[in-house]
Amino acid sequence: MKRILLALLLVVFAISIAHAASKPQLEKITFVHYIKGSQGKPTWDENVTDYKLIAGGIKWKSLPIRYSISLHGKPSNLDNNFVISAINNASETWDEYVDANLYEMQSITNEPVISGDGNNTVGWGVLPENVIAVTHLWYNPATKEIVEFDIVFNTLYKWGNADPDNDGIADNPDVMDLQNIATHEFGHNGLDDLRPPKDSELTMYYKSDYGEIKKRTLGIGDILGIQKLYGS
Ligand SMILES: [Ca+2]
Ligand SMILES: [Ca+2]
Ligand SMILES: [Ca+2]
Ligand SMILES: [Zn+2]
Repeated sequence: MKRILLALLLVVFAISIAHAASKPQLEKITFVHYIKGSQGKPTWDENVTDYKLIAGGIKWKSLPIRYSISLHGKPSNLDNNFVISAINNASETWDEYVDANLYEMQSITNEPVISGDGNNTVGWGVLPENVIAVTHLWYNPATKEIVEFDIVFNTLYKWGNADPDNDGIADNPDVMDLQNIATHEFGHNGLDDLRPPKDSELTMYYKSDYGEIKKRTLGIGDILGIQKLYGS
Protein backbone atom coordinates (compact mmCIF):
# COMPACT_ATOMS: atom_id res chain seq x y z
CA MET A 1 0.00 0.00 0.00
CA LYS A 2 2.76 2.40 0.99
CA ARG A 3 4.61 1.62 -2.21
CA ILE A 4 1.54 2.34 -4.37
CA LEU A 5 1.02 5.62 -2.60
CA LEU A 6 4.63 6.58 -3.15
CA ALA A 7 4.43 5.67 -6.83
CA LEU A 8 1.25 7.73 -7.18
CA LEU A 9 2.92 10.70 -5.50
CA LEU A 10 5.87 10.43 -7.86
CA VAL A 11 3.56 10.46 -10.88
CA VAL A 12 1.73 13.54 -9.64
CA PHE A 13 5.06 15.21 -8.94
CA ALA A 14 6.38 14.37 -12.42
CA ILE A 15 3.23 15.72 -14.07
CA SER A 16 3.45 18.99 -12.15
CA ILE A 17 7.10 19.41 -13.16
CA ALA A 18 6.27 18.72 -16.81
CA HIS A 19 3.47 21.26 -16.59
CA ALA A 20 5.72 23.91 -15.11
CA ALA A 21 8.32 23.28 -17.80
CA SER A 22 5.88 23.51 -20.69
CA LYS A 23 4.18 26.66 -19.46
CA PRO A 24 6.65 29.11 -17.95
CA GLN A 25 5.00 31.66 -15.69
CA LEU A 26 5.87 34.91 -17.43
CA GLU A 27 5.80 38.23 -15.66
CA LYS A 28 5.20 41.67 -17.09
CA ILE A 29 6.90 44.93 -16.18
CA THR A 30 6.09 48.38 -17.58
CA PHE A 31 8.39 51.40 -17.55
CA VAL A 32 6.64 54.77 -17.66
CA HIS A 33 8.53 57.79 -19.03
CA TYR A 34 7.36 61.11 -17.58
CA ILE A 35 7.44 64.70 -18.77
CA LYS A 36 9.66 66.95 -16.66
CA GLY A 37 8.35 69.59 -14.34
CA SER A 38 10.30 72.83 -14.05
CA GLN A 39 13.78 72.20 -12.70
CA GLY A 40 16.96 74.07 -11.95
CA LYS A 41 20.08 73.81 -14.07
CA PRO A 42 21.69 70.36 -13.99
CA THR A 43 25.04 70.26 -12.24
CA TRP A 44 25.93 66.73 -13.34
CA ASP A 45 27.32 65.36 -16.58
CA GLU A 46 27.15 62.13 -18.53
CA ASN A 47 30.29 60.73 -16.88
CA VAL A 48 28.17 59.48 -14.01
CA THR A 49 28.73 55.70 -13.76
CA ASP A 50 25.31 54.70 -12.47
CA TYR A 51 23.15 52.00 -13.97
CA LYS A 52 20.49 49.70 -12.60
CA LEU A 53 19.58 46.22 -13.77
CA ILE A 54 15.98 44.98 -13.74
CA ALA A 55 14.73 42.19 -11.45
CA GLY A 56 18.24 40.99 -10.64
CA GLY A 57 19.54 41.10 -14.20
CA ILE A 58 16.89 39.97 -16.70
CA LYS A 59 18.08 40.09 -20.32
CA TRP A 60 17.65 38.63 -23.79
CA LYS A 61 19.42 35.30 -24.19
CA SER A 62 19.30 35.04 -27.95
CA LEU A 63 20.49 37.94 -30.08
CA PRO A 64 19.79 39.98 -32.08
CA ILE A 65 16.61 41.37 -30.58
CA ARG A 66 14.37 41.63 -33.66
CA TYR A 67 11.65 44.24 -33.72
CA SER A 68 9.04 45.74 -36.02
CA ILE A 69 8.14 49.39 -36.41
CA SER A 70 4.40 50.03 -36.42
CA LEU A 71 3.04 52.95 -38.43
CA HIS A 72 -0.40 52.45 -36.87
CA GLY A 73 -1.39 55.69 -35.13
CA LYS A 74 1.79 57.44 -36.28
CA PRO A 75 1.32 61.25 -36.11
CA SER A 76 0.48 62.50 -39.61
CA ASN A 77 3.20 65.19 -39.53
CA LEU A 78 5.94 62.54 -39.46
CA ASP A 79 7.03 60.90 -42.68
CA ASN A 80 7.75 57.20 -42.67
CA ASN A 81 11.43 57.54 -43.54
CA PHE A 82 12.03 59.90 -40.62
CA VAL A 83 10.30 57.52 -38.20
CA ILE A 84 12.21 54.48 -39.43
CA SER A 85 15.60 56.18 -39.34
CA ALA A 86 15.05 57.81 -35.92
CA ILE A 87 14.02 54.49 -34.37
CA ASN A 88 16.81 52.51 -36.02
CA ASN A 89 19.40 55.11 -35.05
CA ALA A 90 18.18 54.74 -31.47
CA SER A 91 18.58 50.94 -31.37
CA GLU A 92 21.93 51.06 -33.17
CA THR A 93 23.25 53.53 -30.59
CA TRP A 94 23.20 50.65 -28.07
CA ASP A 95 24.65 48.24 -30.65
CA GLU A 96 27.74 50.39 -30.99
CA TYR A 97 28.86 49.54 -27.46
CA VAL A 98 28.46 45.76 -27.48
CA ASP A 99 30.30 43.18 -29.58
CA ALA A 100 27.17 41.26 -30.52
CA ASN A 101 24.56 42.52 -32.97
CA LEU A 102 22.10 43.57 -30.27
CA TYR A 103 19.19 44.93 -32.32
CA GLU A 104 17.87 44.27 -35.77
CA MET A 105 14.81 45.82 -37.38
CA GLN A 106 12.76 43.09 -38.96
CA SER A 107 9.80 44.76 -40.66
CA ILE A 108 7.44 47.71 -40.96
CA THR A 109 3.86 46.95 -39.98
CA ASN A 110 0.48 48.68 -39.83
CA GLU A 111 -0.69 46.50 -36.95
CA PRO A 112 -1.06 48.24 -33.57
CA VAL A 113 1.34 47.55 -30.71
CA ILE A 114 0.00 44.75 -28.52
CA SER A 115 1.73 43.75 -25.28
CA GLY A 116 1.70 40.00 -24.79
CA ASP A 117 1.34 38.94 -28.43
CA GLY A 118 4.89 37.60 -28.66
CA ASN A 119 5.94 40.29 -31.18
CA ASN A 120 8.40 43.07 -30.39
CA THR A 121 6.85 46.23 -31.77
CA VAL A 122 7.70 49.94 -31.59
CA GLY A 123 4.87 52.37 -32.35
CA TRP A 124 2.25 54.82 -31.10
CA GLY A 125 -0.72 54.71 -28.75
CA VAL A 126 -2.77 56.97 -26.49
CA LEU A 127 -1.30 57.28 -22.99
CA PRO A 128 -1.96 59.57 -19.98
CA GLU A 129 -0.94 63.15 -20.70
CA ASN A 130 2.06 63.25 -18.34
CA VAL A 131 3.52 60.11 -19.95
CA ILE A 132 5.76 60.50 -23.00
CA ALA A 133 6.22 56.79 -23.72
CA VAL A 134 6.16 53.35 -22.12
CA THR A 135 8.09 50.15 -22.62
CA HIS A 136 6.44 46.82 -21.77
CA LEU A 137 8.63 43.78 -21.08
CA TRP A 138 7.63 40.16 -20.65
CA TYR A 139 10.18 37.93 -18.96
CA ASN A 140 10.57 34.54 -17.36
CA PRO A 141 11.57 35.14 -13.72
CA ALA A 142 12.93 31.59 -13.39
CA THR A 143 15.43 31.94 -16.24
CA LYS A 144 15.72 35.77 -16.13
CA GLU A 145 15.10 35.79 -19.87
CA ILE A 146 13.26 38.67 -21.53
CA VAL A 147 10.93 37.23 -24.17
CA GLU A 148 9.02 40.25 -25.48
CA PHE A 149 9.31 44.02 -25.53
CA ASP A 150 7.10 46.76 -26.93
CA ILE A 151 7.56 50.51 -27.01
CA VAL A 152 4.57 52.89 -27.20
CA PHE A 153 5.02 56.62 -27.90
CA ASN A 154 2.15 58.81 -26.69
CA THR A 155 0.18 60.20 -29.66
CA LEU A 156 -0.81 63.22 -27.52
CA TYR A 157 2.69 64.70 -27.86
CA LYS A 158 4.11 66.71 -30.74
CA TRP A 159 6.85 64.40 -32.04
CA GLY A 160 9.63 65.35 -34.40
CA ASN A 161 13.33 65.95 -34.89
CA ALA A 162 14.74 68.46 -32.38
CA ASP A 163 18.18 68.45 -34.06
CA PRO A 164 17.69 68.15 -37.83
CA ASP A 165 21.29 69.17 -38.65
CA ASN A 166 22.55 66.55 -36.18
CA ASP A 167 25.21 68.75 -34.61
CA GLY A 168 24.27 67.93 -31.02
CA ILE A 169 22.64 71.31 -30.47
CA ALA A 170 18.83 71.29 -30.37
CA ASP A 171 17.15 73.60 -32.88
CA ASN A 172 13.48 72.78 -32.33
CA PRO A 173 12.62 73.27 -28.66
CA ASP A 174 8.92 72.58 -29.20
CA VAL A 175 9.06 68.99 -30.47
CA MET A 176 9.49 65.76 -28.51
CA ASP A 177 12.55 64.26 -30.16
CA LEU A 178 11.70 60.76 -31.36
CA GLN A 179 15.27 59.44 -31.45
CA ASN A 180 15.96 60.82 -27.96
CA ILE A 181 12.99 59.05 -26.38
CA ALA A 182 13.43 55.87 -28.45
CA THR A 183 17.06 55.52 -27.30
CA HIS A 184 15.93 55.61 -23.67
CA GLU A 185 13.14 53.11 -24.26
CA PHE A 186 15.39 50.60 -26.10
CA GLY A 187 17.65 50.72 -23.04
CA HIS A 188 14.91 49.03 -21.02
CA ASN A 189 15.83 45.69 -22.58
CA GLY A 190 17.83 45.12 -19.41
CA LEU A 191 18.32 48.56 -17.87
CA ASP A 192 16.02 50.19 -15.35
CA ASP A 193 15.10 53.87 -14.98
CA LEU A 194 17.44 56.06 -12.93
CA ARG A 195 15.78 58.59 -10.67
CA PRO A 196 18.53 60.35 -8.64
CA PRO A 197 19.10 63.94 -9.85
CA LYS A 198 22.79 63.16 -10.42
CA ASP A 199 21.76 60.76 -13.21
CA SER A 200 19.90 63.44 -15.14
CA GLU A 201 22.44 63.52 -18.01
CA LEU A 202 22.30 59.75 -18.60
CA THR A 203 20.11 58.10 -21.23
CA MET A 204 18.38 55.95 -18.61
CA TYR A 205 17.21 58.96 -16.55
CA TYR A 206 13.48 58.56 -16.04
CA LYS A 207 12.25 61.92 -17.38
CA SER A 208 12.57 63.99 -20.55
CA ASP A 209 11.23 67.16 -22.06
CA TYR A 210 10.46 68.88 -25.35
CA GLY A 211 13.56 69.81 -27.34
CA GLU A 212 15.76 67.37 -25.41
CA ILE A 213 18.39 65.40 -27.37
CA LYS A 214 20.90 64.39 -24.69
CA LYS A 215 19.53 60.83 -24.44
CA ARG A 216 20.47 60.19 -28.10
CA THR A 217 24.05 59.59 -26.93
CA LEU A 218 24.93 57.20 -24.11
CA GLY A 219 26.61 58.29 -20.90
CA ILE A 220 29.21 56.25 -19.03
CA GLY A 221 26.64 54.56 -16.76
CA ASP A 222 24.51 53.55 -19.77
CA ILE A 223 27.55 52.01 -21.49
CA LEU A 224 28.67 50.14 -18.35
CA GLY A 225 25.14 48.81 -17.90
CA ILE A 226 24.63 47.51 -21.44
CA GLN A 227 28.10 45.93 -21.45
CA LYS A 228 27.43 44.26 -18.09
CA LEU A 229 24.46 42.50 -19.70
CA TYR A 230 25.55 41.86 -23.27
CA GLY A 231 29.35 42.07 -23.23
CA SER A 232 31.69 44.74 -24.51
CA1 LIG B 1 22.17 45.97 -35.19
CA1 LIG C 1 4.08 42.85 -28.46
CA1 LIG D 1 21.29 71.38 -34.37
ZN1 LIG E 1 12.20 54.57 -18.75
